[in-house]
Amino acid sequence: MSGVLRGRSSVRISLVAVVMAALTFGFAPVGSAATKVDPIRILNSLPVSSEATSGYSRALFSHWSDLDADGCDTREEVLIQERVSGQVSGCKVVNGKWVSQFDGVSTTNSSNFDIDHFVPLKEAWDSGAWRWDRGTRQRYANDLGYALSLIAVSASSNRSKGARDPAQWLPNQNRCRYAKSWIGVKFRWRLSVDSREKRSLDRILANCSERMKIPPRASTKTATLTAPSGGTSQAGADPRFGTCGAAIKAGFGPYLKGTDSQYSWYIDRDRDGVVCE
Ligand SMILES: [Ca+2]
Ligand SMILES: [Ca+2]
Repeated sequence: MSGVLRGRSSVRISLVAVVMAALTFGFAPVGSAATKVDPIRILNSLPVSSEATSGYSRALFSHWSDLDADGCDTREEVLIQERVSGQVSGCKVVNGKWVSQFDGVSTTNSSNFDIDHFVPLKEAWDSGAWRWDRGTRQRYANDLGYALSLIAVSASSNRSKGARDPAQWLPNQNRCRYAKSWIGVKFRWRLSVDSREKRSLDRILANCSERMKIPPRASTKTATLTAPSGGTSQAGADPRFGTCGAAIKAGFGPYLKGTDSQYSWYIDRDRDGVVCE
């Protein structure tokens, strides 16, 4: 009986997903094929915005955690998922082999490979993750819920890519796949693209015929912005900085009341429109 109920509710959930996708991407849902779309539509659904350029630190993204508490950390789990051959023993792969999609390099020694955050942590920060709470940043840095988020690649290709976006760096091969993974991760995490990045992706995707599945959305939580109580000397409630002074030193501001809601947690004590003075 409970199996029947579960079956019905999962049908209902997938129907809702298809209808939501239809509303977002403007296509008529026809069977299961409806969940695949032209990647350009995914790209065009991403917000276009200039990037935040300060405040990033790698330490803000706690990574290689064991969020599912199965005893294996995220690096080990990705190596298990990404292997092209080999047996799993505990958290390790025995006689494993991996192939790097960026440069085609293969290895049987996993320590030659890095786990790449497909959209690098700094790029994620700059394109929206700066708003997230610590838990969301950690889930992003350890995302095992979408196969394209974390991949095993040769250490040299990962370091050549660095924190660069597709306007600044592209692999020599598999560019369609690269662009689709990139927008897939950005869509999943509701991240923005800057205009140069979007033009570069647009150019690549114009030559890609294959449709792509609509990525499952991750839940994101904005950092709790506790408005400071009036009269305290430390006005800064930006969760990334202890004080307004620290925020300004890191390159943020000027903070103008009402013009940018992201600064709404600062108090304008003298009501001159400038907060965090
Ligand atoms: Ca784990
Ligand atoms: Ca970018």
